[in-house]
Amino acid sequence: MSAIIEDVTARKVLNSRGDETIEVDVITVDGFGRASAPSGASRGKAEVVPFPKGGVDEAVKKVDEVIAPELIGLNAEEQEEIDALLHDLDGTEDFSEIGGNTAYAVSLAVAEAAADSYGLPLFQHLGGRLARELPYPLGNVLGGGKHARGKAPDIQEFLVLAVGAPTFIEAAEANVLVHKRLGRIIGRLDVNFTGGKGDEGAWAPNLTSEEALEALVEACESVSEEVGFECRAGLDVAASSLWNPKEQKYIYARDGVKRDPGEQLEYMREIIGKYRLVYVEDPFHEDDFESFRELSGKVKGCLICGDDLFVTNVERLRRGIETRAGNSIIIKVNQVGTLTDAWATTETAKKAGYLPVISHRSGETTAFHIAHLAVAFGCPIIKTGVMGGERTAKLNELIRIEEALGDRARMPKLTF
Ligand code: 2PG
Ligand code: MG
Repeated sequence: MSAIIEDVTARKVLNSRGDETIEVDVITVDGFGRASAPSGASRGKAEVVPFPKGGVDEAVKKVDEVIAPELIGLNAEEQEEIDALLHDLDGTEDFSEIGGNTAYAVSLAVAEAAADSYGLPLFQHLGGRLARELPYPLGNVLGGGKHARGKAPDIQEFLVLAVGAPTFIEAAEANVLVHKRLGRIIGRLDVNFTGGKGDEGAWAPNLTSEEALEALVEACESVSEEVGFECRAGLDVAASSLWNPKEQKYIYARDGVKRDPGEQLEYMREIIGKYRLVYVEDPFHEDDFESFRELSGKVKGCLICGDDLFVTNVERLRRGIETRAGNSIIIKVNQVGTLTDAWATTETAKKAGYLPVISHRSGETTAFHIAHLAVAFGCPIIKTGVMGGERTAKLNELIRIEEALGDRARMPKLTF
């Protein structure tokens, strides 16, 4: 069996928003791998640049002319070497020359081709035989912000986490139940609701943030009672999208409220307590490490997660760890470009007691790779939506992984 790379090709494909993205195929002597890059709408300032000047067409050209000739003849198993080569070929700090999404698609396609060459599932190729823990799915069931329009709430994502589920499939099904039940509750609250959804398949209703929270908690409690285990609520505030640097305030335009950083901190504390939230992502804008630190020190039993704050970047994470800003980190491989970079950040997080949450982007393809990365990297939570083909592609892959692991499969202990 040989994982020597024979060919690397790229093409332009479409994502769930109908935007162009890149897909890469890697062919080895005995295997094949294919990966396509997702894309964010609420991107962090410190993320790598997704595409070179010239966009996806230029990225495809770079794969054909610059990357493929260098990769052909290498062993796809040498992930770290290949990822380092991608950095060398790019030559910049932010992947602006070849594009972070180009690096992502090549890096993932190489990993999959190596796994396929040896007849292994991707999670086992990357994580080894001991990788057997499934993640809890964190599902977006109601949303607004940059993922919706009009009168949807200011807060980007209202999430459910089935913290008490005994298996992955039961957790995924509970999330679906919460999504459905919430749809009915919204219909009761707003007679004009037409069932509209945002980018990630979450309901996008005409509700204030508080109304949305009340409705979410009602849905969670009702489903918890039905399934016999706890489903709890969480948020991705995506506060960088609300932050107005000129006014130094968070603007909740839908709610008609402005909050200065102190008021934002108090508001977060208040809703975490009132709604028993177990997860709050980006409660402050991406440069406010200090407020992350303060909030993390003041609340108990709730993950305070940095997405735009850390952008999967190990240096930014180290800065957070030093000051104890947050206690959890979003891992999005395309924020840094390669698997090796994302893996290093995940390892650093785990060592420091930060819970890593592997995550989709709002613009996705039907690629399933992050399902495998969740298990291989040992991320106890995966944030990947509840509804829509590109979201269920990941959930269904995890259902298959759980089945393949059989009685070796485990759910992690969520301690926070
Ligand atoms: C987020 C993500 C995914 P985007 O903010 O966490 O839900 O959104 O991909 O638009 O950055
Ligand atoms: Mg986010």
